[in-house]
Parts: sequence; structure tokens; C-alpha cells
Amino acid sequence: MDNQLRNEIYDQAASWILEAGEYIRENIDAPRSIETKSNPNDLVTEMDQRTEQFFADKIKTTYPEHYLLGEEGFGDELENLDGTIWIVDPIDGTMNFVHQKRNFAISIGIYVDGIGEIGLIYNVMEDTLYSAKRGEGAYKNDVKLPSLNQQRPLNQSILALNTTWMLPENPHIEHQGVHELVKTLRSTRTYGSAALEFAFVAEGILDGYLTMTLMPWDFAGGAILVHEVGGLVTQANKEPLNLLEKSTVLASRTNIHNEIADEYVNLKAKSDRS
Ligand code: 2AM
Ligand code: CA
Repeated sequence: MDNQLRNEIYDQAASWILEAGEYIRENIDAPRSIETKSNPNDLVTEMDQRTEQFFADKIKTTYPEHYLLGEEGFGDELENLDGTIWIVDPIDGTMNFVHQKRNFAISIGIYVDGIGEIGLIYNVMEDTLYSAKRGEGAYKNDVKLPSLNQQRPLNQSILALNTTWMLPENPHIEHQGVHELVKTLRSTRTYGSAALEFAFVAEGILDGYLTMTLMPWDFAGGAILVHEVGGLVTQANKEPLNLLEKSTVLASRTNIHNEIADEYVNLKAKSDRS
């Protein structure tokens, strides 16, 4: 992609994410109806839908040839990654938005023919924008994030991990390996927003993030950020991410990536899943 065009798209995306975030902040205490989607804890509000509609309108008006892949259904049905695709989660961490009124983000990843060019994650209530352009590093607001070249061993590492993966009945990963991992680590954290967990890995305040069930809009922006600071982002079995499918994800500093994947992650066969 031509650099001038990429800068223009970046500037538009950044201004829209700030505008959408400001509206959410201003209306954080407004009464809202909450619906559930795939399960009773998978929440969606009119603010998720309104925000995605905002991006759909902006993108279609300004860049009619671009595609949108979004969580709430205002985007396009995509069968391949050809062209310029905005992958948007209007609110990542909806449960936090509803219950905690903090720790949620707007996430945007812009991909051209499957290559991540621009990543933006906006921590709405903190008014913090994480951003990256491919090959130009990652930023937290105006401050460039240092590369993750420190070799921190696993027993001094903090990993973002949902406690769900420690339960024997979870359908994705053998829980004994997760138990061993948790015992080995310095500690774990669970923020409840995949986008923020990626941003915190990129910032270096988390050493890694392991999860089993992310949709492309949960990881599209974050993968670009972590990649730009020299971290590794793959599926939990070290295969490359697929932007068209639900996926496991391991994002981390390079020196603990293989160790976690090889020694602690033992994925259940799909046929064993309940
Ligand atoms: P969301 O708030 O946009 O739904 C919580 O651990 C993280 O997992 C959040 O980023 C949340 O994104 C995501 N998540 C929640 N339910 C999910 C589901 N059914 N499939 C995929 N990701 C989900
Ligand atoms: Ca969402």
C-alpha cells in the first residue's frame, strides 16, 4: 500500500475511533438494554451496535471499495482476504462495559490482501490510544513502545489467562498443562478484553496472553501491535492466525512463546469437544 494513502487511512481511523470513544464515554451512565448472544454471558448492547454502525457508515462513505468485517453484522460477508479490510470490534469487553464501566476497548485492524497494515486499540475510559503501522513500530498515545527484546524467563512472567481454561470440562485445552503453567508463572491476570490484553503485551506490562476462543475482530488490531514491538502472535499450536475463523491465540515475548506452546499447551482434538 502506498505510504501516503496508508497515512491518510490511519488518520481517518484514528479520528473516528476517538470520536466513537468520546460518545461512549459521555453516555457511559445512560440506561441501557442488554441482550445475550451465543450464551447467557455473551452480552451485546445498543452501544455495540450503534458504534459498529458508525464505523460502517464512515468506511462505506469514505472508502466505498473497502470491506468491513465486524462483530455486530453491519459489515460484509467475506470469503477471502483480498482487498482492504477493516476488522472492527466496536466494543471489545462488553461485559466490562456493562458491569464495570471500564476496561473495554474499540479495536481496529486494517489488512490489505491479508497483511496487517494498521492496528488501533482505544482504551475508551482511560482515553489511551495504542496504534501501529506495519514496519513503523507501535505507540501508546504519542510515545513509541520499546521492542520486547528482554529475555524474561517464564517464572518471572505474567500471563493473561482466563480461569475457564483451568477447568477440566473446558472443551479446548487439557487442563493439567494449564495448571502446570499457572504454577510456573510469576502470576496471571484476566482483564476481560482481548484487545486490551494484546495492547498490554505490546506495552510490555504483560509478558503474554493465551486464550482459546477469539474471533477475528478480537485479535485483528492487537496482533499488529504485538508484532510491531517484536512479539510473536500465533494460534496456540504455533500455526499462523486465520483472519476468517474463530481461533486460539498465543501472543507473547519471543523467548517464552515456544516454551508455553511446546511444554504446556496440549489442545484437545476437535472431535473430543462437547
Ligand atoms: P467481546 O466483549 O467483544 O465479546 C473476554 O475474555 C474476551 O473474549 C473479550 O475480548 C470478548 O470480546 C471475547 N469473547 C467473549 N465471548 C466470546 C465468544 N463467544 N467468542 C469469541 N470471543 C468472545
Ligand atoms: Ca465486541
